[in-house]
Amino acid sequence: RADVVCLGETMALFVPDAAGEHWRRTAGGAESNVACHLARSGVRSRWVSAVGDDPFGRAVLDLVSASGADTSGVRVDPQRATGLYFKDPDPSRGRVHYYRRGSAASALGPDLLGELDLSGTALLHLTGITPALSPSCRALVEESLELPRGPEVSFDVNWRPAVWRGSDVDDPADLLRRLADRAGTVLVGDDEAAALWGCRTVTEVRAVLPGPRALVVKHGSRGATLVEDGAEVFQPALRVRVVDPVGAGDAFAAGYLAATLSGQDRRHRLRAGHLRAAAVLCTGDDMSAPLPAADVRRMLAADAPAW
Ligand code: KDG
Repeated sequence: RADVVCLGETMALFVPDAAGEHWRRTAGGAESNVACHLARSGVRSRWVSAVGDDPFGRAVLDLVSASGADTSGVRVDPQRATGLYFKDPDPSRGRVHYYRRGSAASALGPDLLGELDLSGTALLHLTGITPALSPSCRALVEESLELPRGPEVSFDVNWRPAVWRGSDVDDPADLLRRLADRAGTVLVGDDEAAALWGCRTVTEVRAVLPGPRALVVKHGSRGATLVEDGAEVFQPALRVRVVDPVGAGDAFAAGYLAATLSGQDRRHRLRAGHLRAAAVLCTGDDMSAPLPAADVRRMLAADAPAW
């Protein structure tokens, strides 16, 4: 049984070398990134999705399962391909290029929920990327939020304008607001909340999303604020030299959720998120090894920021 089930697409990810001539293949997907980080933190996690019956799909499965996350519920679709995405060698041209339309994961739909045994699962983790993939994926997310006696849902807004560009949704901002508001925990960047809903402060984000019990607003390199049960706690981020920010939000989510599941206090939960994110910020990949355990213990035990 998994404590956390993470549902969403993962693609084969190609990361260029400095010259932009050779590409290293790895895997990238917000929800599987969370599942991998959770597994590496000792949380039983499962990633649920679909990949094509192709070498890239097998590579994605191998990479995710190597982290310790359970991939037994991932469908292998013989009709469709695994999605691909590339990081641009020139960051000034934009960071990523997707080749995912019509992918195996985009064909997922609410029928998947019939196959998912969620008994004993504490959290179902979803993101705002999945409803952009296709009408059936959108229905899957809608129904996941309505499951009778289902686990609590954590929802990372993950605003990806490039993915929404191909969708038939007229007002993605409104859809994402409605979906997020039905989750128990929501994670959102202040930049995302500004772009989607025009929010300038945490109070304004809370006014737009009154539903979630826990609302985490991330302020990029500054830190993050947790609003929960009437309390508001800000925790500064670690200072690191950023190589590539992609994936840091997933690492943050996993650190935060793992600490929440183990019953830590609010400040500790935010700090655990920052610790995971810091390690990813220092790499070009969307995943990374965690920081050394001794550093993590020192930082989590400090009363004041230890960096
Ligand atoms: O959060 C990182 C993800 O954005 C990345 O790994 C790829 O899932 C992805 C997406 O759809 O952009």
